[in-house]
Amino acid sequence: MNQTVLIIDDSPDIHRIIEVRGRDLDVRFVSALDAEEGFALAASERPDLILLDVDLGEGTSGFDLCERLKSTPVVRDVPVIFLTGEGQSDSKIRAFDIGAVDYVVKPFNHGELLARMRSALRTKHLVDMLAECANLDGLTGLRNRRYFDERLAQEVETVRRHDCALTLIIMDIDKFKTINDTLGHPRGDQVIQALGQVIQRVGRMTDIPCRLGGDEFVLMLPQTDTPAVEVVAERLCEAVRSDETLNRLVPNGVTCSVGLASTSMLEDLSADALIEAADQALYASKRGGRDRWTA
Ligand code: GH3
Repeated sequence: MNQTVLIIDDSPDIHRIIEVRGRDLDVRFVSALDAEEGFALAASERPDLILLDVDLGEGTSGFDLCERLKSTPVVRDVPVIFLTGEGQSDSKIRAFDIGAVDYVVKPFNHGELLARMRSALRTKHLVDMLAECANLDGLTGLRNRRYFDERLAQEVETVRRHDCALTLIIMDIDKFKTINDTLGHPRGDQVIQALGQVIQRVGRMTDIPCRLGGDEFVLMLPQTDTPAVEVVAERLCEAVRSDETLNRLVPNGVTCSVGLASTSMLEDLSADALIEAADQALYASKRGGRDRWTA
């Protein structure tokens, strides 16, 4: 049971009927009786499907809630099926135009509603899988630049709201062109793959390793400030130097240069400023003779 369905309807009977009839769907149901509770649960639970009543009572409209959901980044891709007593075409057209995937008129046939829910959940699963693939780097299996940019924007927003810290460790292989030129491009690819393993091993579960492109990697460390990270940077340089796979692939050994930057060091907080600061630190490591880290 790894998919979640949020039912937003002011009638407890509707919740009960759907939950009982939907037992075979093997999903987790979450219930809200009004728009505010529904919006809050959508944001916190990130469901895979929302069943939304049009008339939520006390003059509240499911259409307004749907528009609010569709303009909120964290929930805008959750499919919405309207459940409503209003069967007029105008209502149906409005529902689809504001982003609903389906529209079911009450009283509904239970089997048909479940079939529509299964269809929407299948599509959501496929969309999730495609989104996951689009975020992965093909060579290393780490997250890619696209994911990094999106996640960094989110994490910087979290720092802004909760006044916490975020640190980037950017890493670039030293003299990688020489490795390619002397040992061949396929061996260079193997070195990049092995580096991906090393950076994954060095980080904690909550850290986010990504390949930015070429021989450049980044480890994003949420809720972490620079002094605490210096030990990670040192561990990373040492792990690259002593990695058995890397030493087998490149007889002369592999080293990397590392740059650290934390949001606490910035005067103007932004994703671009944080990357720029980490890049400057990385170039300082290169200028300083490579195989070292700079904060
Ligand atoms: P420095 O120590 O100053 O960083 O020197 P460098 O030789 O590592 O310089 P640079 O980082 O500019 O070189 C990166 C090289 O990485 C150049 C490019 O051809 C190679 N490269 C980029 N992507 C790939 C890849 O996917 N596989 C392989 N094998 N090589 C790649």
